[in-house]
Amino acid sequence: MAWTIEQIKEIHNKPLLELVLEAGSVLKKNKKFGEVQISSLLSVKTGGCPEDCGYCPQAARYHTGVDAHGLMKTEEVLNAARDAKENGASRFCMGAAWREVRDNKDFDRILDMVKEVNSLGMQVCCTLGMLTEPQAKKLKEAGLYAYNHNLDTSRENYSNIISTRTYDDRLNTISNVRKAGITVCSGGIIGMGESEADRISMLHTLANLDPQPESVPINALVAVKGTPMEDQPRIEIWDFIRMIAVTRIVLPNTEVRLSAGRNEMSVAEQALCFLAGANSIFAGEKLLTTPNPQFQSDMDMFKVLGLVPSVVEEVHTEPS
Ligand code: SAM
Ligand code: DTB
Ligand code: SF4
Repeated sequence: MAWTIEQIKEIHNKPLLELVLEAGSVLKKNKKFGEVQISSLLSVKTGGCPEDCGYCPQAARYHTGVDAHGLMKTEEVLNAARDAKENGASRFCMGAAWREVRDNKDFDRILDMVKEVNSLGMQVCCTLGMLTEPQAKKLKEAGLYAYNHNLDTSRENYSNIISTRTYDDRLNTISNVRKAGITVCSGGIIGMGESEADRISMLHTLANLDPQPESVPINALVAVKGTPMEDQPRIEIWDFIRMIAVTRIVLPNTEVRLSAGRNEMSVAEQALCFLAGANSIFAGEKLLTTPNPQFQSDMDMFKVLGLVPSVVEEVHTEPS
């Protein structure tokens, strides 16, 4: 069933607690309530990116003080993946500050990393920028489980945030990932000065992807000094909770991931996000370049709220 803008708008405009209650029941119907999937993130290639994404500390053109480094060694990445597994992460996500993947030695090394992390029995995810269909197929053959490629905002607002690529470039990569048989992780950022109509429009695009993305990260902008968005005020938590709830209702079977911005949220605020349908987080003290809650404080939060990390039954993706 296709969602219309009108339908999503109607859901979005419900009284907040009614909306949270409805989203919570959609979560309960479709997922194991109280189980939260944990992903761990590692920036395997940091900074120096040629793109101009207005939110991003890794764009070369902004002076953000990010410590740029080239592609990490496979062994270092594997050590981080083993640590993440010990801490209960079922998915390991490797991010690279690239505009697009090139067919070179660095890509061969990424393929090795994917193979090795997969053989640890973890779901492997990558976010490497734009991909062609043959590149997506190579990643699938190496055992990649998921590819993260965010739409970030609405089509209408896209050129206000990024000028070095188009919305259709983004959708095209998502389609290449799908064609290769890799699961899709795609979401966005709120708090960049977008309108409610932009948020609704982004969800409309995500909800009408066929099939829907298996995972949708909702990020609250981390306003990083040196980026064009450094002075954006922090998003109102109520707007964030509303966004999570609408996402859960229009993408009922998806993993809705409470992503960037958690470091600035209290346990009570995050609890409302879990009630509103979030069932996944990034854990570990760093996202890609910005701070995330300490692992132990997340475990304390799980204990207080009665949440448990979800165990993935089949974590080994058969390389094809
Ligand atoms: N270069 C690749 C790309 O753009 O797809 C992968 C890495 S990129 C850093 C991954 C995602 O991180 C972006 O799509 C964006 O949603 C998110 N992100 C980056 N900076 C952020 C910030 N300051 N606040 C919130 N989310 C951010
Ligand atoms: C996503 O949607 N959020 C994560 C992950 N996918 C790759 C990244 C958040 C990055 C926040 C800014 C930083 O740490 O550099
Ligand atoms: Fe580069 Fe990705 Fe950051 Fe955009 S979001 S500047 S593509 S690393």
